[in-house]
Amino acid sequence: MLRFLTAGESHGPELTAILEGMPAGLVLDLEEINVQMARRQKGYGSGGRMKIEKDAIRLTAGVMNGRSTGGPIAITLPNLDYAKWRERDIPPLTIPRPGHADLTGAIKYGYRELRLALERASARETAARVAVGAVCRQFLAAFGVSVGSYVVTIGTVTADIPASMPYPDRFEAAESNDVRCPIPAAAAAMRAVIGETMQAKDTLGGVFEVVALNVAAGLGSHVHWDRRLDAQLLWSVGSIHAIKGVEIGPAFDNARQPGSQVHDEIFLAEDGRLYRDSNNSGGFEGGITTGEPVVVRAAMKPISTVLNPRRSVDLATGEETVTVYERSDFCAVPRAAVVGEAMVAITLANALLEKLGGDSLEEIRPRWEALREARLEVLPMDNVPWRFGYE
Ligand code: EPS
Repeated sequence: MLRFLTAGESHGPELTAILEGMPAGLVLDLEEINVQMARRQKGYGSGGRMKIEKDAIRLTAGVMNGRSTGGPIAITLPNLDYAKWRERDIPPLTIPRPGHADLTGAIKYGYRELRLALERASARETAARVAVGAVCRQFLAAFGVSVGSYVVTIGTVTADIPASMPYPDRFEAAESNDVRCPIPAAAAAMRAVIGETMQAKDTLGGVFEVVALNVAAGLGSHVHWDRRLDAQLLWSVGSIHAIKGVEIGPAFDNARQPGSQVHDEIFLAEDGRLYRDSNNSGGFEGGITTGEPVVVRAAMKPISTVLNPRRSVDLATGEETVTVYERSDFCAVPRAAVVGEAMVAITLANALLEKLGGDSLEEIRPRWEALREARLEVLPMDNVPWRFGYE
């Protein structure tokens, strides 16, 4: 239903994104998109680049007088750093950095200059995704859905988040500090470990959690592999730079428990509502949303550009040597969480549109209001013996 493309190099003139499939009539708040852009830029452990950029987008198509037209939405974002690169003779990059796309990009595309791989592989591209995600968030908000995130782990420091802490409180607490961790003591420890790592000229990864609230039950499908919405989230969040593991809810913990401890039992409320008192499924059964919060956890590897030289080979001379440092981040987990929100928002907006169809918000709204909920009275059963009935 929704598709998007991004284009642009990390130090080129600008990033471009096109989002196709957004229905007409969505009121879009440009300021709010730029709030999301700014959130992605905030995070302890960034390198010098974030002091140069002040990400603010332009909407140049598909939105007239503040409303989507149903046409492709075009977004541009200048790279302010380009001013420093445009007139420069850039030294050759011939020593591939372990962990980056330098070597694999050259193998794949036959590059004779490794910077060509670096430029497009750079996580600068995530700024374009956050812009697209910010549009999708506004679509989701029109149906009451919100998406937030927080950091759970940086390096060896893991926040002990009480299960009883409501998600909105976690989001708010995470927003109050620059490691985006909702537990103050853990946030301080994370900040300290990032500081030590920067001093040691090294880098750190971590884990963040993205949660979507008020997601209607019944999005996604069990009927085909590529329609499973949980699998779509694993893919879309896993496509973020340096993300190497994604789980739905506490999937890896669940794998260590017996089924009786994992599956969320079903209860009937007095008003006929079918409900759970746990959410170990992370909001999915059979690739379909249950109506519980959608919980996606992602593991980010440490940033590949390490200030301490790493062993590599100079492809120009054929000599074994060490890497030459390129300016980069030391820890990008707090910022990656915001990118995770964007990818979850895009994926859920697509799923909602798939379920509801329609070319305008006006058409979609009555169908949304008629969505089947997890209630006894809307789930009548035949309750009679039954046959396959094939010839
Ligand atoms: C990145 C390296 C750094 C980051 C960049 C991602 O850029 P530079 O090489 O210009 O210092 O700052 O991220 C961004 C520019 C951004 O907007 O997030 C990399 O190698 O992936």
